[in-house]
Amino acid sequence: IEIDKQGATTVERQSARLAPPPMYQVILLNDDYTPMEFVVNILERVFAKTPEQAEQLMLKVHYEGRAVCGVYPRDIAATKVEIVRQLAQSRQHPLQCVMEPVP
Ligand code: TYC
Repeated sequence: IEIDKQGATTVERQSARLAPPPMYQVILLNDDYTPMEFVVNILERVFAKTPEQAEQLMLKVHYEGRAVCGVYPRDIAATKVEIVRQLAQSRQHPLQCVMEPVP
């Protein structure tokens, strides 16, 4: 709603379609100490992967150094990063999880 200097009002309907939100990749990084089974568990519970998908993705991180675990709007990506960090810290594992804007 706009009100001009004469006091006249203009009401413009907002565009029916909103731009899609910016998306972020959540990435797991390899290390030499976090147990494979712990990473598989994270991928199943935090990223909703099947046991088979989780195993494959864990091995991709293990051999290639990093892998994208999922792509989400900012707040959801940030929450997943925080959950992974807390789970890793609670078991004293050095597992690293980061988010990056989708290029
Ligand atoms: N490299 C670890 C090991 O050999 C396994 C691992 C996989 C660690 C993925 C972190 O994000 C990771 N136990």
